[in-house]
Amino acid sequence: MIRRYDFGCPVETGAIPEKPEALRDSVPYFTQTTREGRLCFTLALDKDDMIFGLGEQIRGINKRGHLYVSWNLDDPNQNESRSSLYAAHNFLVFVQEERTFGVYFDDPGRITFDLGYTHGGEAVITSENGDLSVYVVDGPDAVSVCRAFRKLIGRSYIPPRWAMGYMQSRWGYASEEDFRKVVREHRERHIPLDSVCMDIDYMDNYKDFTWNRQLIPDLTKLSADLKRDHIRLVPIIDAGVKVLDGYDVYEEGEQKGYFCKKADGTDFVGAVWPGRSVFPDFLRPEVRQWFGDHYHRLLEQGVEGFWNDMNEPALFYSEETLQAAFEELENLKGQNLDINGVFHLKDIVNNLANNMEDYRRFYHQCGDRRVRHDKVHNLYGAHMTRAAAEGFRSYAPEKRFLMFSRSSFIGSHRYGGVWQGDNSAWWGHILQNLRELPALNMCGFLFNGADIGGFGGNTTEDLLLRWLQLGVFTPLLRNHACLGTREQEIYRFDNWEAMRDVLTVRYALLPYLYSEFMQAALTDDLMFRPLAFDYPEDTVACHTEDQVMLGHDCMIAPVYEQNAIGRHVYLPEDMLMVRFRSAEDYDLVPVPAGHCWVNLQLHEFPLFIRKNHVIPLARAAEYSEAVSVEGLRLLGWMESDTEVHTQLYWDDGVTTEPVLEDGLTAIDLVQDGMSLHCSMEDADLTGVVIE
Ligand code: MIG
Repeated sequence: MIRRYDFGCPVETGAIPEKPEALRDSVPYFTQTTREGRLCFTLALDKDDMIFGLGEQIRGINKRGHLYVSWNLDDPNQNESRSSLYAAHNFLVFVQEERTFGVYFDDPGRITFDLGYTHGGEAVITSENGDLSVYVVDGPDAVSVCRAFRKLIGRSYIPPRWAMGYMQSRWGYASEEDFRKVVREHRERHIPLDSVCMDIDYMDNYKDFTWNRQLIPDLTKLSADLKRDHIRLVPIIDAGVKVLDGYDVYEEGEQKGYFCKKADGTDFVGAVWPGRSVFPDFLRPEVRQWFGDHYHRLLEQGVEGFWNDMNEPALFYSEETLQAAFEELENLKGQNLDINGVFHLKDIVNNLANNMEDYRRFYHQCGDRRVRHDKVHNLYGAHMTRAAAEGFRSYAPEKRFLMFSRSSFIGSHRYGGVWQGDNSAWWGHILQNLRELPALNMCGFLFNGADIGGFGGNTTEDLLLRWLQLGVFTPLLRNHACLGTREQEIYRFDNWEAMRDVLTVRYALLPYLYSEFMQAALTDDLMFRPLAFDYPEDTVACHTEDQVMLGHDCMIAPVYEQNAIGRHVYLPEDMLMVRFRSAEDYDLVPVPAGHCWVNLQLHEFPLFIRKNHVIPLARAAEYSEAVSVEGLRLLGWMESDTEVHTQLYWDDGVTTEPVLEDGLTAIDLVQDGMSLHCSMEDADLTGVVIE
């Protein structure tokens, strides 16, 4: 059951396509209070209560014990002191002694989630706006709460299958030769690859929807040549539009009045990559349509996917803050700066970016209401993603395009995926990547992944290798790094063959991973789950923070420490450990339920398959289009008197409307007693251990 409660005058966020009627009474389970215009919802917590959700956020799978803020922010330092990242995913699942329920705060402004931080026995959620809808989703259990919520928010975005192949990216690739070289280096060594990202350097002076014609004289030919090699180019688009006379996107938007305005009706000018920029008011449908249609320029060059960046929106400075800063600096000139003076000086410069005052300086048009930006801040990136998706639909409605965004809000999970922003080459960020997987799924973002190897800082060979060993299970599998950091394409390292071998496992598992992804999307399910969701009676499982369930059949437990030769794994039930070195080279080790130590040399990584489940393994391939579901090998640990049916979903990977009911696309794998038969005639059963 889902109940909705309205407060004040909520803005339409687009998160929920079909809303239940609002109820008049107060939100159950919480007590409501008002403090200086803010609305607070308080819930008493018992010692053993757990809290899940919040999507893209730092810290644990169980979110209890810290303070989180929904305020989309571009800050590349993703350490434990942070309280917000690039997204606002205001959905939580409370698992309490007396009940399990979900709650969604449909509020596009700033919200604070104090989850036992100020007082250990209390969760307090505070809406700054006070204008919001609250949805309460009842159990009985966490999985069904999430399913009901996901049904409410609508079907998750489905990417083309090639987007689940390996993607290479780096800020700094600029010329045609840079892109060709990346492809060549992979293909020569048979390192699988499906796509290469184009970061801002491909553009002409950081102008959206342009490319540098000196460096890339013929983009149509480049993309056609690469596509012959089964490689797609994936350009970046930024939120800010360069202020420049003669630049048609700017001039058109200007003429139509499509950019966000200040109170006096003039354009708000902020700075991002191209210097002075203006910001399309993506909250208006006509602006979305206009901006979305501009993606066609690159689609016409053969491009089939994009990533949207800087859409929190990030601001380097505004005209106003910059002016004030210069004045203040002028005042300080010649003064004897003591400690306070120096801090003040630093603050002047540091507070230029993403300044709260700037976010209060401009407005959006929401229907017939004019709303100040800070009240709806967290919607900006989501609506940019929506603009792109609507642009793709108007270009080719039958076709899937790749779209992933840095900033997001629940609702944009229907239009695109996300990446987890500017992480670092830190071991702890492998764990961060793992922990965000189930939380993002709860909030609808099935297509997601982190910058593998780390975006900031210099990676190490072993970090990249271990991170790839997690990345091969995540839907978005992208190696990406910041300009100026150590080069981290696989082929730069002595041990590249081990990395290539890890990637072969991704391609061999693609039928399984794709199928689990599609089933999760089509049935509003979670592809990744906390162990607590599957084994609620198992206290150890409930408190496991470094393993997650994958699909219907598996559990993953990556190594995330340097110089490790293995790790501790907790098995809530008997499982078959597949210790992979490559798609062809692995050990099958039945492991009984309980605690165990698993030896994992640097080039080895495990996948755990639940007893009496089977999963298919295809032959390795160098690109997704070469993956075949003919002759699948099955892996599993079966008791002799059990029967297993498992459905493998497979389709052409590019058309929009998937078909689950169609017998042609669902392959039945059946294990029945000692004999195993499946509709694939030449299925290979060597990987099935029969007890
Ligand atoms: O201010 O386009 O998160 O992936 O490489 C940095 C350059 C802007 C931030 C993105 C990152 C991208 C970078 N961008």
